[in-house]
Amino acid sequence: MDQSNRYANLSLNEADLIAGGKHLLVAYKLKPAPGYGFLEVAAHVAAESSTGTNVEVSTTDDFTRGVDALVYEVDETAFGDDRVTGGGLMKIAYPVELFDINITDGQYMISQMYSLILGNNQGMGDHAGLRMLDFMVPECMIKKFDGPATNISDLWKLLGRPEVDGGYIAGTIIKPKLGLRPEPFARACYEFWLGGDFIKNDEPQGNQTFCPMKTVLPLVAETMDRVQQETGEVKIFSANVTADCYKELIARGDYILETFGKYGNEKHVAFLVDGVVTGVHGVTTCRREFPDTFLHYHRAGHGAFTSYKSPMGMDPLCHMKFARLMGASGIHTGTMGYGKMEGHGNETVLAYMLERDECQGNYFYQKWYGMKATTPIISGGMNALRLPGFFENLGHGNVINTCGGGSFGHIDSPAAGATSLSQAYECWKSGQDPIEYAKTHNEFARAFDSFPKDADKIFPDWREKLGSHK
Ligand code: CAP
Ligand code: MG
Repeated sequence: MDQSNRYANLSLNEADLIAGGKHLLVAYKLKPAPGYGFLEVAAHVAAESSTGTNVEVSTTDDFTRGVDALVYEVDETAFGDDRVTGGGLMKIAYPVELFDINITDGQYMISQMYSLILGNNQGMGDHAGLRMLDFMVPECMIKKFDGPATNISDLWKLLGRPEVDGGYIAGTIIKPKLGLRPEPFARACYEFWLGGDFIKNDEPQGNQTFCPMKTVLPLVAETMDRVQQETGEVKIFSANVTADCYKELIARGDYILETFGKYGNEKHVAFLVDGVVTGVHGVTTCRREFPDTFLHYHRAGHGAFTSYKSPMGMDPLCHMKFARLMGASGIHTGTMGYGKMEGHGNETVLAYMLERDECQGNYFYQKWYGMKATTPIISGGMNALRLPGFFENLGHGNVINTCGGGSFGHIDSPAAGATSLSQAYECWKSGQDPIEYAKTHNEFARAFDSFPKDADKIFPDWREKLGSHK
């Protein structure tokens, strides 16, 4: 049934909708299934995502029609006809009245918003692809989301740095991903912390039988205290609180704070939440139960709905916006083509959208109206050699970077690996040629020997210019 007479109004003007401040706007890439018209399917998406279904129902009244989501812009040939990347552009205006408000505190919720703008419409049979490319949240809604309680500024303060432009935080992930028992785990922490700032659990590390949380974390807490005394530097540990049930998540958080609190280091802890698998509920439980603790949103699983290989799901930018609204202090933002995961150099917008108070997204200019920034966390196949190019592309280094292989794969030691990361940042900041810089910075130089394939690819003439450092 073609519902475009009800769920489309192409005379609506986007500037007026934005100025009116009463609509959440969404841009989609739509590929109708064979035999269906573009506007017909677009209108069906709007119906399924607001007040309708696939047929007229007798209970609809004038008020209902007044809160219909409306297709207001279409461009059927916008993306060409490639099976995966092809399709047309269509935009839908969702009246803010459609969105669910908590009975407890009057805040909007991501859960229902997500299930509306990217819920049933993902499963419709009359399209061959529907992907959310961007959305614009009006001020009246922005003001009623939690947003972050803490971010990198709190970590810079902890590290004794300026709270603005405090610079690069050198981090790692304890590797191997799984399999270390408590003593070797704590030793790995010690060896990295001799040179680095920030350690995280790998996303699946929690309470395995070979490394019980209540055995390993006391060792990590003691190690943190010891290495802080040895180095005179503050160290940070992002501990995994991911859990199916909020009670377990809270119990883990309480235990972690208690354990590090024994040394007065409860502030030196972040909480890692695998936010895709726990969903909004896990992130929000952590955000609200532990507002003073940096909320580290790991996005394991996001590729299922953000991958550029898919005609479905959402652009990674939308995921970043959801995370900031939820209140992530930091989220894995990808490596923009410089690491091992899918991505490209123009993904800088993923970081800018998180950290700025206003930012032009893929289709909409988003104002955040003072909502705290979420910190880009840069991770995935990175090492000292890949960092200078990354910083140059992003334009700054005000990020948390976690290099697992890039630290524990350094041929000298994890500490040397850690130092090489900070040296890479200093090298970029100084504007020096990395090979020239390496001649006077041994740990950075030894990164060339540690990751020769990267060195050959990024600095083809390094061997004759730098030679091998011992
Ligand atoms: C990186 C990592 C992170 C990825 C997640 C891993 O390890 O710990 O989970 O960065 O990807 O398990 O692969 P390496 P993203 O440093 O050894 O690659 O940050 O893109 O969400
Ligand atoms: Mg990992």
